[in-house]
Amino acid sequence: MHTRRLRHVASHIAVPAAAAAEAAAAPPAGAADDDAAAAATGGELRGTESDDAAAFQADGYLVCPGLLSGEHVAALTADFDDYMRQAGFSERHGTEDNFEESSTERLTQPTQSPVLGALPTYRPLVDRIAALMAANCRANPDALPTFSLHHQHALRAVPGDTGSDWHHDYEQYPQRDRDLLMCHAFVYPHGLKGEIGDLIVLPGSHKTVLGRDTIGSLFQQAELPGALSFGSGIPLPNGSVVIVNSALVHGRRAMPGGERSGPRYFSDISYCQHSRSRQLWPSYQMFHKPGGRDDTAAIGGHADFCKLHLAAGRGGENGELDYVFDASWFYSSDTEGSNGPEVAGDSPWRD
Ligand SMILES: O=C(O)CCC(=O)C(=O)O
Ligand SMILES: [Fe+2]
Repeated sequence: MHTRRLRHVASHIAVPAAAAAEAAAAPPAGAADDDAAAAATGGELRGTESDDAAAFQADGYLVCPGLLSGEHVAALTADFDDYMRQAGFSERHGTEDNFEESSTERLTQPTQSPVLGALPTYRPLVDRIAALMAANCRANPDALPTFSLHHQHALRAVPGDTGSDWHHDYEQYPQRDRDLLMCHAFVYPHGLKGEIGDLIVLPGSHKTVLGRDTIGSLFQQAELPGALSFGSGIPLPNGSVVIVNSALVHGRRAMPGGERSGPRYFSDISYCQHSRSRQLWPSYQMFHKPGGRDDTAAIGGHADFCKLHLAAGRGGENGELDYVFDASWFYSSDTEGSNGPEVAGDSPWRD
């Protein structure tokens, strides 16, 4: 069982995309060396860019072990803690501060954080996203290879975290198709070692149009046939990223332990594909200043955090990735409502 799972996962390990590597001005300086990544995954596998895309299309996820170097992880962790401190979370990573109802501390759109905020256009990551978007253009002639940032969250979970039930995050109201690709990059600076929370995924589930919480309302975080559990079942090394089709049913299963090894650091970054027919996506409402973590501290919407990314030069020296921060691909809450004309009201703030 275990071996079968490893083999299954082995076909989903990303290799640097040849086309993407050419497009990058510099080599992926932050990428961990291949030997370390191979060792961490049992030394199996290596594929091609099209293998990666085919595996992603079939099963809805792609594992990129060690995509962040040790130096990048150290800088990211320091920045994460610093930004959390600015946001008013305690040093003690616990339930003793005034955020007592949860042991998971969460930031929305840490745009102004120098290292965390740079992740959405971290070249080795965004190149892989671009390759998956390009592959979807072959499946859907309306799709374009470009895409824009939907949101970034940062979560620091501590022992006792209650996890997140099975769900998916494909933004569409009402849910009707999976024609355009929305994907999430799940970043685990300290890997997943089987403590605090496992990433659970249900391979292939992205092809079925489901309500976001349908499976979770029936099964919460239960074991499901065919599901994979990254962490306790399949450990991931430091600096790993798992890219999922946002429509893939997944969750965070609460796990015991972690008291000695520190918090579970995590950031998720999501991207929505552009299309020739200019389909708009639901926008992300809440953008917080570092000191704020609820609706009352929101200082703007989608266009505002995109502007800040651009002002920080996150689109690259020549603006080659400015399109990632083009907010015109999202409904504006000023006009038709952030979910689009079919739905009254704006997006709930949610996982
Ligand atoms: O914590 C995790 O590993 C996954 C959390 C999640 O479902 C999400 O951020 O969309
Ligand atoms: Fe999720």
